[in-house]
Amino acid sequence: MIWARSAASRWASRRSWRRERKPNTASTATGSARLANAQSDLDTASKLLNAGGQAGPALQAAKSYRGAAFADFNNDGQMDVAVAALDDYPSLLMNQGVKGNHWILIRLAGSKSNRFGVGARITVASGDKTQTREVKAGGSYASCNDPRAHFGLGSAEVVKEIKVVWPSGKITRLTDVPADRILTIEE
Ligand SMILES: [Ca+2]
Repeated sequence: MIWARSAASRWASRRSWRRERKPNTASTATGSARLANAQSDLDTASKLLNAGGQAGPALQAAKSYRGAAFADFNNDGQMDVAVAALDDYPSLLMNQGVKGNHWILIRLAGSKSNRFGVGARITVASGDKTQTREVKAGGSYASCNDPRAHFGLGSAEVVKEIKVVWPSGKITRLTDVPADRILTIEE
């Protein structure tokens, strides 16, 4: 009978744990309401556009998400995202957005510096814009983003200059690089 009591206790404990999860959902709903209010304020100021309604069914379900990894999973030049929700399978959200804009995805291959070029600073000049990105090893909670650096180029078909400042101090420059490709730059 001791075992039975123990099993019942464990069962009751699990039940208790499950019950404690429900307020978490309510908390998420409250958080969603706060976000909606904040979104409304931002909409009023015309700073952001809430496009959730056009983003597909995956973004219509309210879930408690933890972690997000941004990467171009299918190498089509559009960044995608993998997200993990509590008590659920991970989801891979493929970017099927506007086509026609140009891009470049830069993969660093370090030799004196570390292998992925973590810590390197990449500057891309195209059209009348200059963009800078640092290669990082981390990202969101319990997640790691694509170590390759993605740059959106808009209507520019050629990158005027790519400059890489490696952690070792070495500087690499490339000029007149065609867009819409995955480019590997070695140290
Ligand atoms: Ca993609």
